[in-house]
Amino acid sequence: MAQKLAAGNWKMNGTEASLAEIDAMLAAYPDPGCGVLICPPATLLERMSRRIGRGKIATGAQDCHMNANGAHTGDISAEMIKDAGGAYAIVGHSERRTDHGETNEIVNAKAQAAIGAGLVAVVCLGETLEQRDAGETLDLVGSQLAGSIPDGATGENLVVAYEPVWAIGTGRIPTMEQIIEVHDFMRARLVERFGAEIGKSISLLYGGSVKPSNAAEIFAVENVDGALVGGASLKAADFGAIIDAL
Ligand code: G2H
Repeated sequence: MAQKLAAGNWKMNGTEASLAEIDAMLAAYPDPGCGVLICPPATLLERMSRRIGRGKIATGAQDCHMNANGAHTGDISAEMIKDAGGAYAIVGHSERRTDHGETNEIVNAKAQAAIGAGLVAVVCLGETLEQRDAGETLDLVGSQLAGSIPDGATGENLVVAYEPVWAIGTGRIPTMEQIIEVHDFMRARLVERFGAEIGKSISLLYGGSVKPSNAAEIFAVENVDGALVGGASLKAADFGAIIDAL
């Protein structure tokens, strides 16, 4: 049985003042009934992790390098994320695939590095509008799943987030039928590759314009185990309403 998870991706947002939102979250959700994860920018990861302490809310990074250390200016490694108190690393977000040319092979290596360091890798994938209109969604999702997820993945070290690129930050979400189709497909492919026990234990998140007003409908889908939330994770009240819906 996959863990229910509400994950916040702050993207390139947040400074010291934003930590007040964490205080509000901790006060409102000392013991949330599902997994809760917040991935702030790297500059806030250690501060946020300390602020949260050993509570029930986890922190993570929005990316990690595939190598443990070395001459990689501007990058951070999985070990560094762990050292800063993070327990998760998002890898392969479409903004990184687009802005930084990250291929499935690179995402796979990053996920391996995260898992090797003891983190949970949150592997993101999803089609562009052109790919959806061309009827290529399942082919694309299938090849991203096969290429980006390393061998040895389990429900303890891997989360998969389906984020249709055209739904990210646009306010548009797919129809429930479209979400059902892709999530059922991903579950079937994971079961095929890793076996029923592991395949069914991997949390499948939906991401892309999730907000309090649409969360409950999305969470009612059988193979949706939670959400990866961008804009609506920045405010404790909005993210809290999404946690409540899960
Ligand atoms: C998709 C999502 C978070 P938003 O990128 O990963 O962002 O909820 O703002 O669409």
